[in-house]
Amino acid sequence: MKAQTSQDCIFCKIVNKEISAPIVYENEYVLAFLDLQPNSNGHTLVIPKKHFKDLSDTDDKYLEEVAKAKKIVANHILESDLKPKGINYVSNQGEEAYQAVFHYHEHIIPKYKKSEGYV
Ligand code: DGP
Repeated sequence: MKAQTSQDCIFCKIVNKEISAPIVYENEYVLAFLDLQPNSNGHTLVIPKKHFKDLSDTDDKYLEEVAKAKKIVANHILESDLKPKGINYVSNQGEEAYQAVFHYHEHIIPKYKKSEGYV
């Protein structure tokens, strides 16, 4: 299946490998890569490969695939050397909610003990 793209979308450019990002997981439907401005070590974004502007706009098959990928990526982070103590799952929808990139994405933000020097 060929992913539909939006020409001026930065995440579509990452999907199409026109710009690089550290990819942590990929399948036919989804891509997961490290956030350029991480809130913590291992902060990862999971996106559908097809362009949808937000969760409400996203078709159910892609939503299902994003949800499954979140679990795969989160378990990978939990089992990694990062050893976070928890994870925040966050998705911003709309400018007022601080959505900056209008290609649906889910943030996976590992949380650490403050004494270990992370937020
Ligand atoms: P949001 O505010 O929910 O739309 O978050 C968008 C996130 O996307 C933000 O945390 C930074 C990240 N981001 C923006 N541009 C790039 C990029 O070119 N590469 C990567 N890896 N992340 C990006």
